[in-house]
Amino acid sequence: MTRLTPEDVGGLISNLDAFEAGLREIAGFGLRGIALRSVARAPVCVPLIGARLAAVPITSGEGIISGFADCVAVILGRLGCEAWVTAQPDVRGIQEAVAQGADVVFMADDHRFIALDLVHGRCIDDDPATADGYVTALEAAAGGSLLGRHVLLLGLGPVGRAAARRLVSYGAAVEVVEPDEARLQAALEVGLKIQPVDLAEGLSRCDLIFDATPEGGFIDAGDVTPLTIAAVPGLPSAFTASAQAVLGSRHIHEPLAIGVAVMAARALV
Ligand code: 2YG
Repeated sequence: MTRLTPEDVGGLISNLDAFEAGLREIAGFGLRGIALRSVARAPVCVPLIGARLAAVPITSGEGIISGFADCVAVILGRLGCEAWVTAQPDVRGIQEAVAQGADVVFMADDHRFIALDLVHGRCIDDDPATADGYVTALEAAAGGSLLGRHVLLLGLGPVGRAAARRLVSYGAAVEVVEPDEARLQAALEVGLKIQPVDLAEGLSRCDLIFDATPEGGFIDAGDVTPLTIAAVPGLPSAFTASAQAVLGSRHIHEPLAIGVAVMAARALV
């Protein structure tokens, strides 16, 4: 799991307006739209406005990432939620959040990033939320349907596997690049309808790309076309700076916002 840096989260806060503008341009809606469409195919009422959501800093393991909890609260505020960061970290912070009337508590240690839904007694995990949010963005950017579309999936880690399930459920023909043979076999054994390919083959056949790898900068400007659309939860991006410049808003990428938005909607629906 990629550990974010204070620069990642600081950069996101200052870049959120531009990111959402790009999302609206390519997908037709922003973070709220992605969140709502990721929890249900049919329009569903999700009481985001005024919902009380707290972010608790966690000191365990490698400790607090400066700005992480603040960034989570800023993203939640953009959805219309009443969001804050507790003054205390860890268990004291969870206690404080409950005392302050939180409906949902967001917290992350080195292994898991979750939203604890205190109302329905549910625990929402970031990995499938991030995967589903980015698949929703890719589907919208691709014209509203992935039925029969070839999608090149890079990586079968926790986010990649969740994305594969969602892409297949949306009717996409999923071609996957995963150098780790054991991961590939594990995915095939659970019956995931995916086609292993090598990168060059996949890039030659697929305009739609889903990057769920922690590897960066191995797809260059010469590998993308005017039809290429890339959903990139992977950190760092698989696309070089020049490829990103060519793609513009067709390169959908940021370190946290889409995952947090979908976690909030899932915790409140
Ligand atoms: O509370 C804090 O500041 C720290 N305990 C947070 C630690 C988070 C570690 N995890 C990551 O940085 C990412 N895996 C988070 C999710 C990234 C996007 N899906």
